[in-house]
Amino acid sequence: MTTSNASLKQWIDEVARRTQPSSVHWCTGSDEENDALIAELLASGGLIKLNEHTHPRCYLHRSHPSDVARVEHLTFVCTRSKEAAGPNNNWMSPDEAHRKVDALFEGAMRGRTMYVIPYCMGPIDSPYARCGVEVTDSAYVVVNMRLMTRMGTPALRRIEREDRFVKGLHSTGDLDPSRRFIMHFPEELSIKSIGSGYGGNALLGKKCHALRIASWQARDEGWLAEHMLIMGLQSPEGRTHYIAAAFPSACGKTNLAMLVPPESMPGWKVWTVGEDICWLHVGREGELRAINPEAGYFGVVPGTNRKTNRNAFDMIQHDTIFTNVALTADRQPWWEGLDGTPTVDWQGNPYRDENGPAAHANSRFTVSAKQNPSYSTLAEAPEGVPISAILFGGRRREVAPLIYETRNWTHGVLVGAGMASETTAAATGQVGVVRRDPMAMKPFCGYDFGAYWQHWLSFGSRARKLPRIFHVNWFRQDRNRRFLWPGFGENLRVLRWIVDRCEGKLEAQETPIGYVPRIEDLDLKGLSISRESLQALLAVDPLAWQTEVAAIGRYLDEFRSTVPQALRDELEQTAQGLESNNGELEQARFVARERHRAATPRTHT
Ligand code: GTP
Ligand code: SPV
Ligand code: MN
Repeated sequence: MTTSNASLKQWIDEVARRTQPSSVHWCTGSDEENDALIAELLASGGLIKLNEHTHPRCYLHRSHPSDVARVEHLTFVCTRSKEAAGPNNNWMSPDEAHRKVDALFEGAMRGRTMYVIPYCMGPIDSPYARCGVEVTDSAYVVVNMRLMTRMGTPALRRIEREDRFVKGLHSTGDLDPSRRFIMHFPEELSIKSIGSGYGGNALLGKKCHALRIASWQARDEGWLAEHMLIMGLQSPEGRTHYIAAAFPSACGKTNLAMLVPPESMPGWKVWTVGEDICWLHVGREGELRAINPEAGYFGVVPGTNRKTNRNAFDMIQHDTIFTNVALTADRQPWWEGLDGTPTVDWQGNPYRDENGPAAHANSRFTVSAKQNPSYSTLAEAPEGVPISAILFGGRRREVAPLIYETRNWTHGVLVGAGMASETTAAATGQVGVVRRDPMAMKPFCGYDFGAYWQHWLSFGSRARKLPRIFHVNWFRQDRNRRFLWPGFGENLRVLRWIVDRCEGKLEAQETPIGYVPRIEDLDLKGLSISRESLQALLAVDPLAWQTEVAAIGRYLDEFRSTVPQALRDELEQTAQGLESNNGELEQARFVARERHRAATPRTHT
């Protein structure tokens, strides 16, 4: 097969000349093609067959132990001006970046097959969808891209019609981290990735295209490309509200998007539109409409079980590719949070518990969205779904309450810009460190954050029906490091409050950081949680928030020349609110001083 599109053909020829593959395979996306690739991967050891009785058509892939997550320090945005990429990105000039990686691509596919994967991000008939072509020497990437995107002949036809697509070049290379680079050229609509076969580094349709390149295009064209889930929330009366939520990597998007309502909330239903990426456009009525550019899920495995998320658990019992999980004696996949006993760890060694977790903390499943029991009937709708509320949230042991609503759009954008979260195993580096992760886009925004926040603010006048903006935190802990909130299905209780607020049904308590629920307005039927826990979850500690506001101010300063004044003004308003809450603040200071005095040992008399 080949193509009628001259620029695509020319690019493929050029890449083949440079990388020297032994053959070129144009992917059609057919079942036969997929079966042949799986057979090849089984023969080469790239995939291991799992127990066919318990997990039909499921496979395990073990990645190289040094290649288990995204690598933010090796990810670059290569724009002509450094300022365009902003302090939030690693930058390299396009000339230098091309020179550097082209040298690595020289002969990189010798003795290998080069796969050409035409794909479409978004429903194939959607005006909001965008196409790309990934060239790769990894059959594992092909079988994953087939689950994650609309891949093959229909996408190629659309590319030939539109004559516009993102060019993504990928080679697994030699997996040496010193020769690993994930390069983005937004001005050329192209990506070059070498030296990793893992997830977000290698499945170029996902983070590289649908977020980094797409966010750049979205700014030029007046839309938004976001690291958000999209879910429908249907009330017992039958009304459905759609919500988009931005949480950083491994902070709960997949789980919230597939939520199973608690038994004590009969009649409520949750529908998944997307669980990682969301493209937002202004619709005809001035509303924000969302599509999910993806067709499958590359989800976190550990913690997934029948209790935490029955939908996800059921979904991955068949036709699923697992990456870096452990095995039981009868070759079932295993991970922390499941019953049963692992015998082989994620690296293929006999499992001994003194060696730490059996499954890698960032082990993942790849599965078609069609297998999701809560898959929305509107998930494939070309026009997307209208968004009633946007949620920002992170993993915060302290400070951020369970839920608060922002004052207005501008304040909502500030809250998104000031988001912070504890780092997770989704990227290499230290885990559990609080860092700023604006809109959950720190690793994914393809341009300067100051300009990005300005773009967000512009929707204040672009869209006539703006969603309300909320902040949530499922991860508050008590002094013994136990989660105060049960999370998972019980999060529906918080979503219900959000929907009621969107419908104008409830009053709320005004605080300097926004609106917090009155405890009596939360639907807590059938939930056993103490009043003290609830109070702790909803508390706005003025001292902690003064520190937080100061930290956000310092963070905004890093974008000195581009940060919108409106965000500084909004932050100042929050600061003044905290200050004028004087009585409370004075009392908090007094309590803190007393506590400090009591805790300080008196060694010098
Ligand atoms: P990416 O795919 O990396 O973007 O992550 P994600 O945001 O989709 O995160 P995911 O839903 O996969 O959750 C990551 C981890 O957080 C899993 O181990 C979950 O079990 C855990 N988790 C999710 N929701 C909750 C919750 O409400 N409470 C608690 N305590 N843990 C949760
Ligand atoms: C994330 O890290 O946010 C993911 C997984 O969703 S990856 O595709 O590896 O980026
Ligand atoms: Mn993600």
